[in-house]
Amino acid sequence: MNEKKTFYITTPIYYPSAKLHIGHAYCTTIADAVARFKRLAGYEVFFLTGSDEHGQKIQRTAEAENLKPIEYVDKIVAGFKELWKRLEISNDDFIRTSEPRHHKVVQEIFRRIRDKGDIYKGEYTGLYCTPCESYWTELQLDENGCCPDCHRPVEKVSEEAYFFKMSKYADAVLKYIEENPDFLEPKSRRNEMINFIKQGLEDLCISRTSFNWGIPVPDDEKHVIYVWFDALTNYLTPIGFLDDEEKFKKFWPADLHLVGKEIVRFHTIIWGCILMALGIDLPKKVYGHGWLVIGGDKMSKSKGNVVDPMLLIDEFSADAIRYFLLREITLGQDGNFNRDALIQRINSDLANDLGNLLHRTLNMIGKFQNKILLAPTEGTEIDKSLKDMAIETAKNYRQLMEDMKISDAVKTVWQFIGRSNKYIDETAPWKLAKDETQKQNLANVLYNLAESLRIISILISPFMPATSRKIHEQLQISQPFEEIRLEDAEIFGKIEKNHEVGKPEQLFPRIEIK
Ligand code: ME8
Repeated sequence: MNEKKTFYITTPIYYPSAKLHIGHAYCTTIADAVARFKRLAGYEVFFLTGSDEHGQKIQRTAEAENLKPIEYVDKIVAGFKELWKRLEISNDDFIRTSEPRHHKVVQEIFRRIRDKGDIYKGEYTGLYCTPCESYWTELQLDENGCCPDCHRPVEKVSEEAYFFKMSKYADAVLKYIEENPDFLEPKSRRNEMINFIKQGLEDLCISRTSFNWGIPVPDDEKHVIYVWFDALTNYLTPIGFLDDEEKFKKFWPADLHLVGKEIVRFHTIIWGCILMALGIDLPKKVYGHGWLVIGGDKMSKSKGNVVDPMLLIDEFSADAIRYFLLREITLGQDGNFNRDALIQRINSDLANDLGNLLHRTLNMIGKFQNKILLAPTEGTEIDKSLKDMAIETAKNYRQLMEDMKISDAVKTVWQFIGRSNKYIDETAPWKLAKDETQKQNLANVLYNLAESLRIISILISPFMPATSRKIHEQLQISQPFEEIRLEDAEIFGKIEKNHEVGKPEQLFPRIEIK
C-alpha cells in the first residue's frame, strides 16, 4: 500500500499584546515555506499557527481600554489573521487559547497529571509590584532593582499556587536530548539546553490567583492555569487530541515546532516534561531560529524599533518581503533587517534576474515563433549543460529544503536563473532568428528557456507563491497549479510541442532608491 507521508508543523502562538512586527512575520514565513515545500514533495501537511491570549498583562491592557479581555483580543487576533492572509500564509488551522476546544484540552491534561500525583499545591514566592499587580523575576527588574514597568520598589510576596513536578522528569528529558541528536536544532543550542538541565530543574509554577483571564484549574476555580502549561498544549488541541484519535495518531508526534531561539528552552525542557508526564511522545524536532535585528538590536515593541509588515507588503508586495526574509537570513542565525538591502534584492534578484528572464523569454517566443513552442531536439553542448543544471538544481534544492537550509535553497534556484539569463546571451536567439538554417536551434533555445522557467516556477512556489502562479499562468501550463508536485521539476521536457505561451507581464517593478 502506498501510505501517504504526513507532516505536522507549528509556529509559536503569538501574544496579542502588541501589533505583530516583521520579526513575527519572519517566523511564520519560514514555517509557511517549509509547509508549502512539504506539500509540493507530496506530504499531507497540517500547518498550525495561532494566538496565546491569556494572562495578567492582557487583562490589564484590556481594562485600560475599557474592554473585556475577549473583546480586546478579538480585535488584535483579527489583525493577525489579516496579516497572515496578506502574506499568503497557508496554515490549516488557527488556534486561539481562548477557544472552548482548547480549554477542554488544558483542563484534561491538568487533571491527568494531577491524578498521577505530578501536580501539587504549594506557595509561589516572587518579587511583586503592588501598583502593577505583577510578579517579576530578579533578572527582569530595572537597574535599581525596581519594577521594570513603573520603576517603583517591589516586595517579596507569596501566594498559593499549583506546581508541576518538573524535577521528576529532568533526567529523562536530559537523556532524551542526548540520545536524539535530531530533536533540537541547530545543534549549537543543544549544549545550552543540556547544561541548563544539568544545573537542576525546579518544579514549575503553573497557576495564579491574582487575575482571572485564563483557564480555571479544574475543581479549584480561584486559580487560573498559568502561561506555558496553557500555551504549549495548544499544539495538541487542533489535531484531535481528545476528539479524533485517528487524526491525532496521524499527526502526532509533531514533525517540527519552529520557534524563536529564546523559547527553545520551553519547547524542549518544559514541553518535554509535560509530555513525558502524560505518556505522550515528544515532538520529532524543535528548531530555534534567530532574531531579526535592527542595527544589532532585537526588534521589539518595547524598544520602539519595530517594522510593520503590513506597510511593507503595501509598498513592496508579499512575495518581495517573503523572498527577502528567506534569502537574506541564514536560518538559525540572527539577521539584519535593512530597507536598502530589501530594495536592492527586489531590483537585482526579482526585477532584473527573474523578471527579465521571463519577459525576454516570452517576448522572443512571441516575436520569433508566434507564441508557439516547437518540438525540440537534443541540441548543442550549451543546451545540454542548461538542461543538466536544471535537473541538478531541482535535486540539490530538494536536499537543501529537507535539511532546512532554506537560504541556500533560494540561492541555488537563483544560480540557475543566472545561468538561464546567460544562456540567452550565449545563444543569441535574435541572431538565430535571422538565419533560416538555424530554425531548429532557435526552437531548441526557446523551448529550453520555457522549460527552465516552468521548473523555476515550481521551485520558487514555497517562497513566492503568487509569483510562481504568475509564471505558471504566463507560460500557460495546462497542468492545474495546485496539482503540481516537486517531481514535475525534476524532469526536463514536460511542455508538449506546439504549446502556446501567453503574453509577458511584469513581475516586479524596479524600485527607485530615494
Ligand atoms: O513567545 N525576530 O510569543 P511572542 C525573530 N506566546 N523572531 C521574533 C522576533 C524578532 N525580532 N520577535 C519575536 C511567545 N519573534 C509565546 C509563545 S508558544 C507555545 C508560546 C518570535 O509573540 C519569537 O522568537 O512573544 C517567538 O518565537 C515568536 O515570535 C512569538 O513571540
